[in-house]
Amino acid sequence: MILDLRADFHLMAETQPILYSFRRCPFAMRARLILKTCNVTVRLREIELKDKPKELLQASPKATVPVLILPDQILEQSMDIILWALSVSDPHNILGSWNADKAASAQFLESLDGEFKRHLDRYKYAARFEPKGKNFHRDLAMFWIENIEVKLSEMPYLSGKTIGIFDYICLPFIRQFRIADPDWFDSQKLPNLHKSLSQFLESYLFMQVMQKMPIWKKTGIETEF
Ligand SMILES: N[C@@H](CCC(=O)N[C@@H](CS)C(=O)NCC(=O)O)C(=O)O
Repeated sequence: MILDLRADFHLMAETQPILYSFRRCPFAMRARLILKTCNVTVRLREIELKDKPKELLQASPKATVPVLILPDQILEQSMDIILWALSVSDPHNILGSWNADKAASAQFLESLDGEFKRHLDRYKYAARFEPKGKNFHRDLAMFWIENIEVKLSEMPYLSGKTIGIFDYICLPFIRQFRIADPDWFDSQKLPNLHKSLSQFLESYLFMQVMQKMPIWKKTGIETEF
């Protein structure tokens, strides 16, 4: 009996999904947030973007994170990982607000990962793009942020009455926007967003997903996440 259980345990460990992740990447962050909220356990392999493991490059030549390796498929987009995790377990009915209006959800995602991320990168990493365009892109990103502020003045969370998928997919990017110049961001008139972001950054969930992990390529250590 004990032997059988052990065999099952090894089988489970071998078939447990592998998540390639990078702690500070907002795409990886949102995938980890949802995996944690859904209690879906993975073996996390923390990577460094400047020194990616060959196993990641073999599995996913486009070489971005997050990537989730499942026994029968490889998911290379954060949203695919999120929707897969929610299809396995969705104890808080997070998918409810996503599915309520799929076209609007897709549009929100497209504007976040497209327009907003584009301006965010050109603001936060202006030196890599066009240094003179820094504030121009900051102000365009702020248009997007102001829409978020309006939504948050109408309901407690972007996902409705409780925190959910829209908050989790976008707050990691708003955090990044703030980090580019915290004093400037904190001085902007965004009372609802400031509250929502602080609550998120102080949450136990955020602390869990931001724990430092050993670099898998250097240490061989996978973390059960
Ligand atoms: N559309 C992808 C974007 C992922 C992405 O761009 N991740 C960045 C890190 S934040 C990355 O891996 N970049 C590759 C690199 O910098 O080499 C997703 O949603 O997962």
